[in-house]
Order: sequence, then structure tokens, then C-alpha cells
Amino acid sequence: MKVSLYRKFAELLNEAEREKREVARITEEVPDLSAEEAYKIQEELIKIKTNSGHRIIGPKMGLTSQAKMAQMKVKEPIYGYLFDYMFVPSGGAIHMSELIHPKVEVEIAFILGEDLEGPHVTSTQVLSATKYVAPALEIIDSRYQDFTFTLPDVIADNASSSRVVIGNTMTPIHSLKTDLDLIGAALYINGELKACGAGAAVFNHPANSVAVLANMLARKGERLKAGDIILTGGITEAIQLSAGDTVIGQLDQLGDVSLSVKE
Ligand code: OOG
Ligand code: MG
Repeated sequence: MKVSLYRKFAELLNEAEREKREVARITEEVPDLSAEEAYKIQEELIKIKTNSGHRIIGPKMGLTSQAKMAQMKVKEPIYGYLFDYMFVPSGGAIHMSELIHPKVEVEIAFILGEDLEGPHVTSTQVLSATKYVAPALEIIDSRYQDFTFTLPDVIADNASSSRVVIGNTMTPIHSLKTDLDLIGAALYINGELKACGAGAAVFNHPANSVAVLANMLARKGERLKAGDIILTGGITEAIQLSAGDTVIGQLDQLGDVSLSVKE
């Protein structure tokens, strides 16, 4: 694929996000788009955002649990980037008028105290480099029609990143009474349990997700940095949101994280 096309598709996806409208999947125009080329489009999209003054808060992992892979019919993990404008305080609101067809996921966030550089990062190294863990809600909002895509499409679209809510309590990772894989997670909407699971759903242990991320980033000479806030991926399937919803994610030992959905 020609390099000028990377820029064209990145602009298309950025406009779709800004104008809150769905666009056709890139693979409809370029059926043989590879994952590698898709990451080049993602890099262009990241450049467009940073050039317009937005700041990266950290990379994130996606499609790291069986539940997510089965729901989206994509069987490989991906990464994308979270930006400052995506952050909503816990208890705050998101607005349907700013989004296309948002869904919510409950996740465990890692806050790093030290850099991590691949390609041989292990989960043990992740655990010793991590300062805090926190409960998180991620709002994903694919820019593609009907929220359906193939692996390269979703890579190009910055892994559907849209909004993020981090719980108010940062828990020092070494103060946990059980390992993170045994931490239960429940997602309630308007008081009704919509999905539940445990940390183990994410690559057997969410630290594995951070290790995979560090090792994937090493391919383009990037590393995870102290202070990065990293989402390790939805523990359960994502749930569609509507105006009027109140969402609460509850994680054992980590506390709650919540948001409301306005018109
Ligand atoms: C892709 C993003 C997936 C996760 O946590 O698995 C993701 C999507 O499902 O639209 O953020
Ligand atoms: Mg996610």
C-alpha cells in the first residue's frame, strides 16, 4: 500500500471521530491490508492527534480476553493509545451527542513506576515495575459501520479508543491481599448486573497483558514509561450504552468506578 494512503485513512478515521459518524471499513477498499500496514495508519492517526495538541497518557491493550475476542470475532490482541481528551473523572458523565455507538468495558489499569522495554519483558518484571493498580471503565466507540471490523481495521482505528474513567483509589500493587488474577469484576448498568469475571480472564493474569504490550511496542522501538496509565483489556464482553444509563464497575480490593451517560 502507498504511504500516502496511510495518511488518507488516518484522516478519514480522525474525521469520523470528530464528526461522530460511522465510516466504511478500510478493508472494503483494501482487502489485503496487513496488520503491519494498519499500525502505520494508526501511527499517522496518533500524529494527527498529537499535532493538534492532544497528549498521550499511555498505550492500552485490547482483545485480551476470550469474552472480547468472541464478541468482536477478532482473535488477536491489539494496542492503541489513550489521550488526555478521553479522560473523564470517576462519577463524571459522557455525552451520547459526542459519540457514535459507544460500549463500556470493565478493566484493570496499571500505573507504572519504572520504564519497561521489550522485547523480552516478563510478567514478573511488570509486577516489579508497577506502582499502582486501579479499576477502570473504558468506553470504546468504533468508527466503523455497525461496530464491526477485521483485525487490521480495528488496529488502524486506534483500537476503538474513545473515553476512559479511572477509579479514584490507586492501590499499591504490593498491598493486594490476593493476586490480580483472582480479583473479581462486576459491571452494573442501572443497578442490573450486565457482566462479570475475574482478572484471570485477561491472559491468565493482567500483568501478562502489560508484558505483551511492552514486547509489541519494542517492534517499533518504543517502551512503556514510568507514569503511563495502561489499560489491560476488557475482562468481559463490552455492553452497549444509551442516554440515561448509570454505569458502575466494582472490582474486589480495587474499589468502584462509575460514570453516567447523558444525551
Ligand atoms: C476493540 C478494542 C478492544 C478491549 O479492552 O478489549 C478493547 C473493540 O472491541 O472495539 O479495548
Ligand atoms: Mg478496552
